[in-house]
Amino acid sequence: MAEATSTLDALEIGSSRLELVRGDITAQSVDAIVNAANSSLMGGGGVDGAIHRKGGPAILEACRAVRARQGRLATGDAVATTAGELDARWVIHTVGPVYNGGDAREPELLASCYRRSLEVARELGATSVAFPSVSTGIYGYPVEPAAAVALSTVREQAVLEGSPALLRFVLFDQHTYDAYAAALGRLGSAG
Ligand code: AR6
Repeated sequence: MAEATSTLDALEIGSSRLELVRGDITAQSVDAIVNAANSSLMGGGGVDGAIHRKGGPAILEACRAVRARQGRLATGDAVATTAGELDARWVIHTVGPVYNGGDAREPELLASCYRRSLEVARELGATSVAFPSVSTGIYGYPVEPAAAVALSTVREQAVLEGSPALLRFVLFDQHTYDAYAAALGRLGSAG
């Protein structure tokens, strides 16, 4: 008998809610918006380009200050700046791994992006955080395994830390949304 595929668009984890929406992350009203940046922190294409365009020059200026203070941002690390004109208090820039076949610590580095972003969010006191699908665009990480890493890491953090209250993945296209919904279904049914 064929097994039914169950997808999920939200999961309650203690006092936190993990939810999936399809849309544009720059249109979100949340405390912190996570950016899929690169180590230079000087902007780029994809979600990074959209965040800088809509947030305005204050974000790049703040990124320059971070560069001057601490240099390039390592893959798997995260740092916060102002959100400029976005409807958020902070942008948390993280650098995902470039996918290179899967044996170059990509899952570990991708998990680190979400863990570090949440650590930074908690330090700031953010209660709502929006994430894009880090690494699955220009950096070429296949979306199915990336979704599993992203969601299990964020869930694990919510279980361990009990915050932030809202963890929202904002997925830009239907294929990415569907992959996350399937991965969340597997996570939910695994208990
Ligand atoms: N809202 C939500 N998701 C978006 C948006 C948006 N406005 N725009 C794109 N996406 P990518 P990466 C999705 O390429 O793979 C940049 O040049 C996109 O469809 O933005 O981590 C940086 O500077 C995909 O599902 O990030 C780096 O050099 C996901 O966001 C490099 O790209 C991630 O795609 C980082 O590449």
